[in-house]
Amino acid sequence: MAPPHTEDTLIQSQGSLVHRVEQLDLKHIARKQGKYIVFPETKYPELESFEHHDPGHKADPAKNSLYNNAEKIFDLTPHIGTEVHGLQLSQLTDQQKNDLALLVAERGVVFFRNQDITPHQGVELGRYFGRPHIHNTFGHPEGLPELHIIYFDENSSTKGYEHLSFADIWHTDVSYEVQPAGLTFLKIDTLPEVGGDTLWASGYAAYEKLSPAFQKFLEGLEAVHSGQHQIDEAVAQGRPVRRRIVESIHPVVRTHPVTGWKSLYVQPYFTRRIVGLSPKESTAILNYLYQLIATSADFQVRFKWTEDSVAVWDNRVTFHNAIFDYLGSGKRHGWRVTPQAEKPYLDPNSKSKKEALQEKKA
Ligand SMILES: O=C(O)CCC(=O)C(=O)O
Ligand SMILES: [Fe+2]
Repeated sequence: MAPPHTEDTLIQSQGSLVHRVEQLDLKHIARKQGKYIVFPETKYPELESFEHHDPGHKADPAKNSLYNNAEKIFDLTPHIGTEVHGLQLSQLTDQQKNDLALLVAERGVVFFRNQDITPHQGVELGRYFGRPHIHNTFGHPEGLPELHIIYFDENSSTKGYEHLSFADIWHTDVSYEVQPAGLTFLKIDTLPEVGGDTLWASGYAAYEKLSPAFQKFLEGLEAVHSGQHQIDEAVAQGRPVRRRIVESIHPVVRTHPVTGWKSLYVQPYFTRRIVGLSPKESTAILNYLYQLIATSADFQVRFKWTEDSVAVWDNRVTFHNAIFDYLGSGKRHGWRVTPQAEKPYLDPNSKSKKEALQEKKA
């Protein structure tokens, strides 16, 4: 006789998934059943502002709780990306979480392989770093709206992707919110035979590429970010829109609250225009910056996932781009938890990463 609460029971009884959240095995469901997300007709109130306390402020500058306990920690490129072996995200102490916040803020994105963390634990871990974001239109597992689900398989439509330029979909998550994402966790547990890598680029390094005169010009500016296209897409597909307000204005260059370093904060997927410039000026400048992000292999990292890897990135100081080179040829599944952080700001006394590190050395 099958024991109670097996995954098969779960698949058959989607309605009661919410009561069994601890056992929720999305990997198994995605592999066996396929797409499982729901689109409830709920209406969400406007997101309330909250004070963000970044755990990175409580970090040990040497991050010894990580370095003394991991098997190894090594950088993937000079500017961005670090891999950690021998630690489980599900088992981190609070000091390790604080040190992780600093490591990710400095390195942009940090990768962990062979992770046992469950979706439920992922939401709890995310909560330590900020309020888990709940999306206004995307589908989610029943009872877990804090999860953003990645799911593509052999039957996924390639419509709209045939002529897509991947330069156009670099983004930072939910930048249209007043308090956009900070530290963000993505576990990929199912991969096609080949393909499905993800790219990240450093906002610190993008800022450093600009001439001092252009940096100064951009630092006086703000840009409009909008998620309206996701609402339009939901309406076109007959899916519910659970919250309507999706536009915010943020500085073009922002300061990271923990590192104190300046980062470029515009990207093609959600940024729409620079406030105060003519449409032609705004387009010309944004296109230049988008091209810089998309073509600068010297401050990008491309991650080759293995099943059950987790990427932890800081959405305040990086851009990312999922490579849909496997559409129609394989299954890729995972889940993301997206804690919101502070309202972006520019501290006029803050420095570029390079300047700050040079000063520290001197
Ligand atoms: O599928 C991926 O690798 C990343 C997708 C993405 O943009 C995200 O999870 O924020
Ligand atoms: Fe994303």
